[in-house]
Amino acid sequence: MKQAQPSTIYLKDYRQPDYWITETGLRFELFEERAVVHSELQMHRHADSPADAELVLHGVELKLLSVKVDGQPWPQDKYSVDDKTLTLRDLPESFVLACVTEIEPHKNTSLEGLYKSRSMFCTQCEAEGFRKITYYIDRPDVMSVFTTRVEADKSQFPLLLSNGNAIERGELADGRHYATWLDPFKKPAYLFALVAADLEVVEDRFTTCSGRDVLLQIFVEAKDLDKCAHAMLSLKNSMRWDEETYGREYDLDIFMIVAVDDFNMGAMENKGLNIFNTSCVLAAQETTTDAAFQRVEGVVAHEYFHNWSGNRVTCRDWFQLSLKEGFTVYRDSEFSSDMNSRTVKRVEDVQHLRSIQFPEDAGPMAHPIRPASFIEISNFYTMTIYEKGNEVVRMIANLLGKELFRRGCDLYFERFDGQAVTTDDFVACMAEVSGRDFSQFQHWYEQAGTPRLAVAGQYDAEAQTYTLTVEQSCPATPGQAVKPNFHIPLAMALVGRRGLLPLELEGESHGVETVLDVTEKQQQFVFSGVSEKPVPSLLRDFSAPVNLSCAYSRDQLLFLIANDTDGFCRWDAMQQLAVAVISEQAEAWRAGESLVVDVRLVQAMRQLLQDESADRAMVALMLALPSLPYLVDLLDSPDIEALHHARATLRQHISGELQALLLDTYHSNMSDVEYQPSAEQIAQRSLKNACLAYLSLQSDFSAIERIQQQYQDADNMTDKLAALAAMVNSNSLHAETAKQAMLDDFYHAWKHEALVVNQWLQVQSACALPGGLERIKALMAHEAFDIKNPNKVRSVISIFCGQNAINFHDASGSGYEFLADQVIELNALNPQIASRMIVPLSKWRRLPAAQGDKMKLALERIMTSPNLSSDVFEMVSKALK
Ligand code: 0A1
Ligand code: ZN
Repeated sequence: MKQAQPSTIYLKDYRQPDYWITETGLRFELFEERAVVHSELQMHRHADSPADAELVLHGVELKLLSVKVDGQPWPQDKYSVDDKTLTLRDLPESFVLACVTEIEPHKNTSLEGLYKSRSMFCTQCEAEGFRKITYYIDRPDVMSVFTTRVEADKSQFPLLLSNGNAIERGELADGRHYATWLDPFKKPAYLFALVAADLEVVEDRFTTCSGRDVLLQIFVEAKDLDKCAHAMLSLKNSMRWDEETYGREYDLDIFMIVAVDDFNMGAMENKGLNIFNTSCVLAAQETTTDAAFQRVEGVVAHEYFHNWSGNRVTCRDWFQLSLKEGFTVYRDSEFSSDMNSRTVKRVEDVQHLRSIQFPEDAGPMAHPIRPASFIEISNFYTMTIYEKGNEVVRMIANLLGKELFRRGCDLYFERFDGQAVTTDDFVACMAEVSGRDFSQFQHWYEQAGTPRLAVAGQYDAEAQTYTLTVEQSCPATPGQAVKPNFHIPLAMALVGRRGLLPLELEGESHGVETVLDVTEKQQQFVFSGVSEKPVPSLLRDFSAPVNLSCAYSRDQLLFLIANDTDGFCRWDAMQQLAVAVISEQAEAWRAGESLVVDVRLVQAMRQLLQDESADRAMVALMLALPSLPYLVDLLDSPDIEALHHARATLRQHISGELQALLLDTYHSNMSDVEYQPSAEQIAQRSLKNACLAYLSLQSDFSAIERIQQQYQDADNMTDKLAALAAMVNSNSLHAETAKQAMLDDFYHAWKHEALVVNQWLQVQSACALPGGLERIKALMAHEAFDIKNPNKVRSVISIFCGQNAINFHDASGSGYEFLADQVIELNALNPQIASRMIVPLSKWRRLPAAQGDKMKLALERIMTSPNLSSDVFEMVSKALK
């Protein structure tokens, strides 16, 4: 366990290390209850460092068995060890340091370093896990060539893997064997990986653009061999796409993916040996939803793309994390857009950003995409680093245009290949190829908070001008009260009765769509030759990660929903309309009044359902009301009960008003063609299941029968799970016995498939009906739950606390007490997971005092509990500040 009062690390303190490692030789002796790690590091002193510079190696939870320099035991008075470091003195200029350490992987529940997932040995070294394996300069700017020999019992662990190419295998005494791997590419320790297991393999091959043959292998348990085809196809598509889109070719002869059950994140891009959470690699029609199929495709691509954006060119220090993550998310989201529907992907990404990253940027953990300080780097694998980072790279790509951006990327990869660099280096390449000045744009890297854009439009019929007044601001965030103006690209158009109007700005024609450079606090843009009063279409395709406000009338929103040519803006107009209607219904409910629902919202939905040319996935997205957690984060001092009630009543109302049309749409989107996770079929299923969810709000018996019918007939998990969710969420009296029967049937059918059981847990954890916490406690006592497995913890505790707002925020405060208990328990087992779970409590200041005070008490109880990890300490102390 880490110290109780850990220190803060600052970007401004960065300096190069005093010693470099050029070659790393490792030998692992793996046994059931311990592992002995032999390291041989070829090292030399930095040319600028003094001859008496100490060598400080990182090491955590290691038992040091021996230290030698150039083959000689190093005298005890020339080194010292504490719980985080091994420090050596009086070293020659260049030397070989050999250490032997012992570790206990079977006791490692943090899932960092070398640990056991079920019976297999595996590793997770990003960000600072390698120091739990052996003493090392565990920082990303120390890059070396790794040779790794793994030794283990042959019958239990027939498979011995590490990075690079296998160069030797052989037998050892006592039924043991070994394999030696050489990775010819210099890499930092965070990209190291090792696996010793008994797994089956699915193989394929890929011929690269220069004609090299690459062996592709996916290692899984025998029962999962039939669930690898989608990941394999996604991998080959990614490899081709990166060649065609970025000119990036794969560089080793072998590319391996290993699926593990116990994993803190989605997957990890270790050089040549990616390790994946099973949830991000396995996919099959019967067990996997469409959303999960798409996630597999996206994560496989993401990890593969890291081979260039992350591995060949890596980060100088962890403050630069978004250099590889923001860029790689941008690359994978473009890939997914090319493989599926671009507009749907864009809307889903924005939804995700707004519902998780915007609240993060408005809370106590707000940080720039290049943070200036941190306590525990594991806490910075955030939506800000990844998703806002993606948006910032997207803005750069859009500012430069396709060709120049590609040239900038080519320059970046060429210039920095084999190096550890900074976000400044990335932006400098973009500036160099385009001649653009990025100095103001750089604020996106340095400043936290979601900028606000207030836009107002005025039409002058006589002068035929339309004036847009744009004002930017950014709320204060921790340590940043006042901020210089951002450079915000504002994509816009003017929508007229017969389509987009021509744009003329200061005598220059801009076609029908343009991007305004918003760089000042307040700016005016005067369009001339505007022949009719338009409705402005703003932030098209979500051109910048900002909060835009424009006082649209509801009729204007309806006009945009019906007429805008930008898919994102049409969806957003529907969202704005829904938020307005729900807010007004909630207000009325608080005041004890009953208010007639604005018919315009229902009318807009009716039109959508009747529009045969509309993209079905977009219709499904537009039919969905904003979620309760989103509404809670959006509004000031929200009355959660009122919002819940308003939203639920509105859904019921829509279901009643549109019943016939929903039923028609439901039936017309049933399909008996063979299942494919294709964009077209996914769209169809998503619309059908959106209709099912609305229809299930009717309390008549036929609604229950419809759910049961779909559950029985479904030949894929998307439809089956949609039926299960509809049943679980039904408050119809007819559902009472049917509900438990369906839950039991589902569990018994799938109890041997952990990923399917997780979906069963998730559906129940998200259920908004009363009694949520009791249900959660029962689930945690169920044989299907295991607190040591992060997927289970996420499926139950995180879903309940993050998505089931009405139950989590129960007036008694029981939800907060429960979460505090879980964080305290997990702190001792898995600090990374414990720390991530604190987010819902960190929002206490934004809630009414009756709830906020109780949340704060729960945080204080965590803060005073013993042996706090640095992960949890940082989150709680910042939340309470
Ligand atoms: N680099 C990986 C994500 C990752 C980060 C940290 C981990 O452990 C703390 C594990 C994985 C990615 O972006 O996919
Ligand atoms: Zn990544």
